[in-house]
Amino acid sequence: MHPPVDPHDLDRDLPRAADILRSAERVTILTGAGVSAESGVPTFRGADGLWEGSRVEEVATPRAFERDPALVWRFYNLRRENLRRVEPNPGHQAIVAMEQRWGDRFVLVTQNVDGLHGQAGSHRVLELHGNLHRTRCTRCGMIEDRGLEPLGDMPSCSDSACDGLLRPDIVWFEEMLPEGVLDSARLAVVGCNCLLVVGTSAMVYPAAGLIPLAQHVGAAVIEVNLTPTAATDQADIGLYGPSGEVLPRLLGLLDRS
Ligand code: BV8
Ligand code: ZN
Repeated sequence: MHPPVDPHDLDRDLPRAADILRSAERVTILTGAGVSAESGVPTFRGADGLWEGSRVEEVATPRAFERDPALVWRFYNLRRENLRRVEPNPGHQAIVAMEQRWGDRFVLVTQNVDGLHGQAGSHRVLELHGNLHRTRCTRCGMIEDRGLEPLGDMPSCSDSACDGLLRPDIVWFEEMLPEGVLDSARLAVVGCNCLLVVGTSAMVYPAAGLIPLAQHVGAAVIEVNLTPTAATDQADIGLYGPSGEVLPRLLGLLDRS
């Protein structure tokens, strides 16, 4: 009688994943909120996925902003304030090292809006859903990087002649993603030999559609997550553990053949 095969045997699967990654000419990584969890940034669909009793999908929408911009700004000001206290974690740093290893044959596509990849030192980053550091004027469209400075309850345009209400430069639910960014992300997936999918529940589209796209073009798909997700059956290998531990271990194995 065979002992039950543990589907989540990191010690067995890490070397296998390292072999696949090491031989990949071009690597693309797709990250979600899970890569920032160990930095102390709450994820969306975990137990802490609610905010003041409402779901993110109800607050992060144009209609919510139309109906109650002060409530939506409370939500974003709170997340910006939380970001002042967090740092990139070893998972972010391992992704920086992978960019250094593959150079211009590497692309990082992130769903995250926390800016932690940039803060860690990633340069080749496509931000599908915008960035909490930036504001956009609802009247003149001016986009500004405001870092994490306090913006006030209902911030207005820095062009006094405009004085329009600002919004976060974030893609809300039911809003289109920035055209060029999504096209570049799709190109990065179609052109890669290996897609590393890290810390995403693979529930939000069109981002999640990048995973079956990788499979469709014959790229190897490696999932790094705490648990199986909607993308698990599209992955060749699943590495189940905290990304802040798994990614540095995976990186460490790349130089060993
Ligand atoms: C669009 C910015 C066309 C906001 C975000 C019905 C009506 C209208 C639309 C739809 C609909 N049904 C479907 C849609 C499309 C919708 C969608 O996909 N909805 C989902 C909820 C079903 N998509 C859209 O609306 C997109 N636009 O389709 O436009 C259109 C136009 C008009 C009408 C219809 C369609 C826009 C999507 C962008 C939304 N904006 N962010 C903000 O942040 O405030 S998305 C938001 O979710 C975040 O960016 C986040 O990154 C993203 C995805 O979530 P995840 O990153 O995966 O995070 P999650 O918490 O879910 O999972 C965390 C994972 O990490 C878990 O698996 C966990 O196990 C793991 N983890 C935890 N800790 C660790 C870990 N892994 C490793 N290590 C750890 N330590
Ligand atoms: Zn303006």
